[in-house]
Formats: sequence, structure tokens, C-alpha cells
Amino acid sequence: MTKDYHSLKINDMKYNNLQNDTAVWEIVQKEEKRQNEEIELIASENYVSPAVLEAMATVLTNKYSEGYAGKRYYGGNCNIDDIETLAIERAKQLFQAEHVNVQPLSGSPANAAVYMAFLEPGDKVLGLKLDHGGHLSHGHSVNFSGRLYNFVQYGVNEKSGLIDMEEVRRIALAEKPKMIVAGFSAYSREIDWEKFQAIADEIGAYTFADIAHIAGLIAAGEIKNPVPIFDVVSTTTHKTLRGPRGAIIMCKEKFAKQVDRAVFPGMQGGPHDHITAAKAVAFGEALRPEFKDYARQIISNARTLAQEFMTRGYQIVSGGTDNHMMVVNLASKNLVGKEAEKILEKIGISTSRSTIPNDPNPPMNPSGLRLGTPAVTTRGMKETEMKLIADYMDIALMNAGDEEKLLELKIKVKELCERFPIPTK
Ligand code: DSN
Repeated sequence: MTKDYHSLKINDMKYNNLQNDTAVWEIVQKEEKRQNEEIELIASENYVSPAVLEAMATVLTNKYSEGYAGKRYYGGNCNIDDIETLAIERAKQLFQAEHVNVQPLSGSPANAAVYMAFLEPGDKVLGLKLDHGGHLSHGHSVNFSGRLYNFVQYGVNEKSGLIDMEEVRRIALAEKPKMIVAGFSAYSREIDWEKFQAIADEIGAYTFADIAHIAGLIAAGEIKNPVPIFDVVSTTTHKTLRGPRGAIIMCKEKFAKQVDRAVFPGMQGGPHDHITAAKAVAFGEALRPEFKDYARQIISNARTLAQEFMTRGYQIVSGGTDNHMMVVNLASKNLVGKEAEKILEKIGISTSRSTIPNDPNPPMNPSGLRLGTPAVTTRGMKETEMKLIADYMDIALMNAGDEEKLLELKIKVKELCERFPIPTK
């Protein structure tokens, strides 16, 4: 083991016992070093606070607690009842939710539970196409959602890159789905929740919002909240919300029982109680006034990054961003997503390839690159650093064959990371 790896820096935990398993320990330390020294621009990733990390390493992991507070199928759950209730109360306050289930293990299981709560297999659902920015669990044919339910799909307008609400309405009226899904994993504009609800009201459909990407921005009041409008809303807790890996479901009180039953016993067994504790910590952090500043800075950083790319001749799908992410269309630079992702990885910048609407290329090597600013903003980077990052990325992409230049950039990226360490408090 090299000297570099002697102490983890992103929290005060000592890991004295884990160090005895040298095989695991070395890998963990290498990953920590990578995270410290590289720039994270994957829109769905973030750095949790030390308190969230510590909550995940508590003895709450030892417990089985199928059921809900006061109604468990195992004894000894008095403290688990308290932590789950605390997480629920904080989430309710954060999102103005009538009812919250904090047990979903992650985003796709949460969405599976939502479908189970409201639909029968074979029912018709309307969702955003994957290559237009949707998510696998919004009806793609290779996913359980597309296999179990009869999904019809809407897309974005070819010219504007915006969700075409006229098309949503036209398809909804023609197809009469039982549920309309709004939400995305690669879309950079605000969603008109009210318009979705109005369309659903015309045909008596349920409304389901998947806010996994933007939950932190919504919690901070920087993006409009669908929770008071929609029937049911799911979110992961680990993206802009900066909590542990996991998810929650929020719904109107009248749907509480069916949502809870779908999560357990419908979809899942025992909840991960240590993660529930970490969710409670993250919600507590998001309720603090400084989280609003964080969310505002994420958006400002994303806008700056998008502008810097456009200034350098790249196209951004929809021409900019209102949230934490953007999809860069690389066609004008004669590049494709996988290639760009690999070049940037060489200089220590993590990104994720992405489809663009109506992508002529296959999903494994699509035409776009998705970038997001939640993680760099957690490090304290601001507009000045976004300009630097855009510069480093552009030089790397335009000089992919120049190994010396790439090495130079890798050093610059590392220096930038050293100036903005991952917060330890
Ligand atoms: N993997 C997540 C993302 O990157 O958006 C969604 O599942």
C-alpha cells in the first residue's frame, strides 16, 4: 500500500477494522483517491456529507423491520420506528407531501412500486421516450416497465428540444392511458406540471412524477414542486438531494395505503434501516437555509458550463439549461459520446454518454454527452471554475491524439481538485 493511501479524507471515520481486510481496503482507498483527484460531472452523482456517510455505517444495518412503524413483523423495532418516522416527517416538510414512504431501495424499485400501486399488468401508461431524455423505467421495452405495462411514449420537439405538450395531449386523448408519467434522466428544462395534470384530468388518468434528478433543486425551492399537484411522485435520494443511495415515494393521503402495500409486501422485504437513517440526515441537511444557496449555485454553474460549451461551438440540446444538467450534441465536432467520455476520462473528468433526441447512433455509442454540476458545486466550485473546466474539456476533445497535452490537462484537473477538496465537515 502506498503512503498516499494512509488516511481517508472525506470524513473522520477511522476504518481501523476495515483496514485489516487489505484487499477491500486498498480498493476503497483507491476509489477515494480517484474521487478526490478527479472532476465529477456525471449529472446523477454527488458527494454525501460525512454525517450521511456515518449514518450508513451504523448498527441500524443489523435490523429486520418488515412493515411500518407500530406494525412490524419482527420484534425489537422501537428505535427503527423512530428513525423511519423522523425521516418521513422531514421528507413531508421538505416536499410538502401528504404521505411519504421512505423504504424504496432505489429509483427503479420505487417506480416499480408506484406502477404496482396504481396499475394492473397490461394497463396503458404514457411516458417520455428514453432517447428523448426519459428513463428505462418509464416504459422502455427492455425494462420491466415496458414488459409488464402497455407504454405509449411522447417525445421532445425536434426543433426546440422541449417536451411537446401538444403532442402529450394529442397522444393522451387518443390513447387514454391510465397513468401519465412526467420526469426524466436527461432533460434540462422545467416541466409544466400543471399542464400535465390538466391533460390527465381530461381523461381521468393518474399523474406520476419521477423527480429523481431534480429533487434537491425542488426541495430548495429553485424548481417548481409537483408534489402538491401530482397524485404520486418518486425520487432517488442520492442525486441533487445529496443523500444516500435510495429512494422515496410521496403521494396524496388517499393513495397512502396502496402505495405502502405496493412497497411492502408488494415489492420489497426488509427496508435498509441504516439507509433510512442516512435519508433522515440528508433531509435535515436539505432543510437548512444553506442548501438553498447550494441548489442555486448548481443551476448557475450548469448555465455557465452550457454557455461556455456553446461559445466553443458545441450544440446543447434545447439550447441551454434550467436545472443541473445538459446534453451536449457532439455531432458538430465530429465526435460521439463514448469516444468523448473516454477522452475525458483520460484527463480525470467523469461524464456519461447520452442519446440525443432521435439519435441516429445506438445507445452504447450515442451522439451526446450528459454533464451535470451537483458534485462540482458540492466541492465549492463556481462560475470561474466552470469556465476552466469547459476549457480543459474542449482542449482534450480537440486534441484527443496528443497524449502529452492530455497529461498536462490531467495535472491541471488534479490541481483544480486540490484547490476544491471534497468537504470533510
Ligand atoms: N443512472 C441514473 C442516471 O444517471 O440518470 C438514472 O437511473
